[in-house]
Amino acid sequence: MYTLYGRKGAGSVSVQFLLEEAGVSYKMVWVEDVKAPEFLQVNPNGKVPALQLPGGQIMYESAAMMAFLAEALPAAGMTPKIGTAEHALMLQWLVLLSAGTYESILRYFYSERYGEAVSVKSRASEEIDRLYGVMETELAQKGPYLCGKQISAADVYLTMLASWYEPDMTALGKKFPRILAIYNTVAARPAWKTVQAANAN
Ligand SMILES: N[C@@H](CCC(=O)N[C@@H](CS)C(=O)NCC(=O)O)C(=O)O
Repeated sequence: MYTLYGRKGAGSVSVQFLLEEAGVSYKMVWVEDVKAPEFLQVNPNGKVPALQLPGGQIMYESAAMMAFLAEALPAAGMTPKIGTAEHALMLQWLVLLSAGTYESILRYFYSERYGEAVSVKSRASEEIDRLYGVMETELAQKGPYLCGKQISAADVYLTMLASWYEPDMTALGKKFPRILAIYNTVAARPAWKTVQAANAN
């Protein structure tokens, strides 16, 4: 069985969505303290999510989990065929979302950890919009999904990150209507509602 270590409303949401969408049984462990010694044994970086695979191997980094589970759980229907141009796009977007957008979001919400908080936060906000702008432009040319015609794990990951947009989804939709359309599609799925209920405080 898979074991997912997460925190309510955190980066574990998109991974939990894939597990739900595939209909596999899994154990959810809510981590109270990511820096506690017991959890550092699971993820020495002290971050959620972390995922224990059925064979016992533990992996961390959410985008890697998304790519891995999309392939390991074909029932989720969330990956283009490996080796195709669409699969290349899925990996491209997952890495950009993780290394670029997610990291900028962390700078936005936890700006005091990174230096002069006000300027870190406003630059992070600009970078988030710049990256969403890149996606919006490509979606206009190649959409409606990040990999083209087929929904994938990259759209789920985008949906999780977009759901953290400030001040709200209406503001996101005014600037990035195609990203909002992806969010609406994923958020309409039963698995998203199940995950949201599980993540409610
Ligand atoms: N690159 C990591 C980032 C994970 C991350 O920063 N998670 C946040 C929650 S959204 C966290 O655990 N923060 C704990 C902390 O930094 O104290 C991933 O994608 O898994």
